[in-house]
Amino acid sequence: MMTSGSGFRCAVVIPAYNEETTIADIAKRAHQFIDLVIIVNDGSSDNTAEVLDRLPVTVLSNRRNVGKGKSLLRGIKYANEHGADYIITLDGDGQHRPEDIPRLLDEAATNPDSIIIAARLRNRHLAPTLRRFANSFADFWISWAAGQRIRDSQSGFRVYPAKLFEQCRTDSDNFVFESEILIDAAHNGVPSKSVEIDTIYNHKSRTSHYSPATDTLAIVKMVAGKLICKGLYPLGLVRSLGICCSGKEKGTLRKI
Ligand SMILES: Nc1nc2c(ncn2[C@@H]2O[C@H](COP(=O)(O)OP(=O)(O)OP(=O)(O)O)[C@@H](O)[C@H]2O)c(=O)[nH]1
Ligand SMILES: [Mg+2]
Repeated sequence: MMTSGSGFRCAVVIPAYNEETTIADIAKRAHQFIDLVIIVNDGSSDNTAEVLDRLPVTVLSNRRNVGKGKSLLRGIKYANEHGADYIITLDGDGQHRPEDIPRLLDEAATNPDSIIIAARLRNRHLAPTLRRFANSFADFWISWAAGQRIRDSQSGFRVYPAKLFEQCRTDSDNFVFESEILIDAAHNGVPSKSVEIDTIYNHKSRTSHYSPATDTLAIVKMVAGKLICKGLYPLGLVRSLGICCSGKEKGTLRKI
């Protein structure tokens, strides 16, 4: 499970829902960097299970589709039980390059108590306009609730310190999970850092499982709940806009 350079014990978790065209390639490429690659096949109705059959990966199968968040959590739990110190998550649709894993782990080595987000900041114009707008909208709210500026809060390509999951009991559904964990982590003293990656959109790929309306609304509802619980968290807004110096902010963060 060890990676050559970093010395961390790492595992890769990939949620897959009807990803027959891309998942085998992504799994093989991820396995070149990390031995333990865990694919959570979330009740796919296509050939996702078959294409993974002879690959050196661990496949966890959900009998029915339970959504991205719960599938990620299942894979993360498995990785934790198998001794991972860091858990890398990435999507199975080809939008995240496993070849970027070493760069993310370098950043994790420098910031071992942070979530590292592979932020799709290069060639952003390649993303559909509506998706770009929804992502910027989500970034604003999530940064506010987290009390720090978060770039590309909707990227599923991340490195999490495994310890985080002992502390945060985040278990929300679908696409809300990855937004909520950033906020819960920040409140537990685990900030998010970003590493720039390319934006990849293939016009021939399957239709998105993310609904800019429904999923963004679910995220906004979750964030609004967090903000209300914190009395609208004006300090969080100030910090997320970068008005407050970041050194001071670090001093207030509790280490795990
Ligand atoms: N396990 C599981 N994975 C899902 C589900 N929906 C999506 N995924 C996976 O989550 C990842 C991201 O899904 P996408 O539909 O590409 O969503 P997205 O990348 O946020 O949206 P786009 O930018 O439009 O591609 C992929 O690896 C999917 O297979 C689901 O219901 N269950
Ligand atoms: Mg995608």
